[in-house]
Amino acid sequence: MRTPVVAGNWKMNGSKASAAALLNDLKAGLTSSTAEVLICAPYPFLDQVANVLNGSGIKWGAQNASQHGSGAFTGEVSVSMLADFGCTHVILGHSERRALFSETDELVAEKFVATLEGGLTPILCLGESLQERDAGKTIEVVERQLMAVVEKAGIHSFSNAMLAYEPVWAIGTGLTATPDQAQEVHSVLRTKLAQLDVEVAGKLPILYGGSVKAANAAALFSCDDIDGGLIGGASLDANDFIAICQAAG
Ligand code: G2H
Repeated sequence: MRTPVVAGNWKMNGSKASAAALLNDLKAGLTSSTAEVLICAPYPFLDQVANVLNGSGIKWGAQNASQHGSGAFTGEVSVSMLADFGCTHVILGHSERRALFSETDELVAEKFVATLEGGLTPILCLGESLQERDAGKTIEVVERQLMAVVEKAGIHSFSNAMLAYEPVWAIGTGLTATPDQAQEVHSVLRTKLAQLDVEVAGKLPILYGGSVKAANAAALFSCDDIDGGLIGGASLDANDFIAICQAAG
């Protein structure tokens, strides 16, 4: 009942030339997947992404956005600028933003609200570190990250949003959560939201991210509460990314 979603997160990779080659390969190869596919590219490539993907059925978005609308915020990019470039989605609260750029739960919640107000769909990332998992705090951490946004934005805002569960210990490490480990957390997140609104929770896409590859995608996506993936490293290779999209639907 939920359409599967596969989002590529290119992170800070690529050049105009490599982006052109990858985008053209994706456009040519992604004709049979029934999943909703989107590419979250670095800001400087968004115009190029828009030009190549326009009309292809593949959507595009960004990896971060400012919580501010406009003004003296050197180096920042607003949601309205992203909308101007045809973006439909924004990744927010990725663990790299939280850990390397000091983004707090509160800041992520502000960005979530700004993204919705700007008419784009936030992809809210949640996930625990290895230390937190080993301490038995996985659920406590992801529920805290989730509820900070629910309290700021309201449960109904999640009818135009997505979650991405990304255990930090599985990101770019080659370690992947097992389907059972991921499903357990996805189920907890959906149940938590269902306590507030069953319909919103039931329709919410919850993606898994963290070393998803062509070889492990189908097993992850077959779980009841895993509605697709947020793909980092493997989204930089057209064949791998297409195979992951096909595993989703
Ligand atoms: C997690 C993921 C994409 P990777 O960061 O968001 O990256 O697939 O490289 O682990």
